[in-house]
Amino acid sequence: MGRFDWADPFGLDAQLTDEERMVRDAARDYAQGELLPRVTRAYLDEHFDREIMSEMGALGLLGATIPEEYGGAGLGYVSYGLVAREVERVDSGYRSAMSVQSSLVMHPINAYGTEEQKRKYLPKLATGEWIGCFGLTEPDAGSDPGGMRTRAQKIDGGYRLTGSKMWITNSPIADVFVVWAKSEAHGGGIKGFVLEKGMKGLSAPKIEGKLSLRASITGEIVMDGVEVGEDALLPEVQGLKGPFGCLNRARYGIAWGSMGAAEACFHAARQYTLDRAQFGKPLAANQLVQLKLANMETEIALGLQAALRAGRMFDEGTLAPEAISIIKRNNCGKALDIARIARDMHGGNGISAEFHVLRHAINLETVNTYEGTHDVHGLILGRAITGIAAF
Ligand code: TGC
Ligand code: FAD
Repeated sequence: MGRFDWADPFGLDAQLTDEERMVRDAARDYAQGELLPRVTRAYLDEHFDREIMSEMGALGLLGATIPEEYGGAGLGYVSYGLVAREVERVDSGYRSAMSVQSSLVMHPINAYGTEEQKRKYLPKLATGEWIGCFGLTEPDAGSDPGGMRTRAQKIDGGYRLTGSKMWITNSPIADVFVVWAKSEAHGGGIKGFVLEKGMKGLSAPKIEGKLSLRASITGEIVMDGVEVGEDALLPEVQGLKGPFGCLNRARYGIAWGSMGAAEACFHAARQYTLDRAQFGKPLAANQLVQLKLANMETEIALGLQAALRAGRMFDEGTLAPEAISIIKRNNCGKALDIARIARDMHGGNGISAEFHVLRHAINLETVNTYEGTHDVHGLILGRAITGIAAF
């Protein structure tokens, strides 16, 4: 029989390749060394440090799966997931910035763009010189993006875009905007467009006063008759499968990332209850406390193992979107439960920014909602199981 490792019960580490371990270690060193020391201040001040994108770019953490010829790292999806896990171990907001850039901006340009668009945008997005954002959600179209109102009207030599997007990660500091609109020249079908900062009629006001994901910057995208050339259109996809193809990748990364946040909370709760004594013994000596730790460890071990399996299937090309719904939904929901319980186990200290657990819990409220809410992923699975769409 093997020896039990409480922090890695199923030997996840041993299932990785040398390259994956190297990527994981580089991301962990950066996240623990450079992100952790500044996250509390950033969260309290509701501030996203733009430099973080350049730092991530320099380490090859942006566009990890994009081919090297366009500035990406050409890595597999397990490596991408491992990076998300390490970054979100520090803060879900930092992972958000990374996953939007990689999965929601670089991926669609790489998958649906022209050669010129790839050469123009991808290398600068990979280094973090340019920041991207992804506009799908609207004030009146969240879970149902097919109800979007943003329109692209055909004009001579291009399109005029009118509409607004809501809750858009990175938009106030973005240089590049991938937005989805119903295009009259394409029979009203949904098409993707790449917009650039400074275009006439384009603005991206910041959404102030978020109580969650405060170290990430979020805004609107307002398009007041923005005129673009034909070269702004992403020609290779039409319909909701365009944005959903990007969401598959981001949702998969979130399944890993949320487990990183959960691990941070589990490890903190373990150490705290070992160190703190009440009633003459460590808190960790109580059955109630041990049960909570055992539940945390179990959910994390299963969640990570499922994410790893999904990553291998992604690389093989056999992963179905519905399987991503299973891990996005389960891992976010479980991570949120774990973070809330870890907060409770820290007693009064649990509400202090210094102990990190409540910040993770509040962040995970967003992570459980964006990229398809917990219940919407339940409905996607319900449809797959029964053949009946219940939206
Ligand atoms: P439905 O009829 O199901 O599908 C329409 C078309 O899309 C195709 N499709 C997919 N293709 C690839 N991957 C997927 N996962 C796909 N899901 C659907 C489908 O085959 C169909 O293609 P075609 O060729 O027949 O037209 O569409 P519906 O309108 O009934 O969709 C319902 C539902 C619930 C599945 C969908 O609307 C949904 O997933 N809603 C959730 C919305 C969402 O996730 N929004 C995320 C916004 S971005 C964001 O949150 C970023 S946060 C980033 C961060 O900071 O980290
Ligand atoms: P709604 O769709 O109005 O849902 C409200 C509630 O109703 C939820 O509980 C939902 O589960 C439930 N519900 C909805 N439909 C049904 C149904 N048929 N049956 C039962 N229950 C239902 N979007 C982007 O495009 N780009 C981004 O970069 C981005 N970043 C974000 C960053 C943050 C911080 C946040 C909070 C959101 C971000 N989003 C982004 C938007 C996010 O994807 C949406 O908030 C999410 O998809 C839910 O949409 P909604 O907020 O309109 O909620």
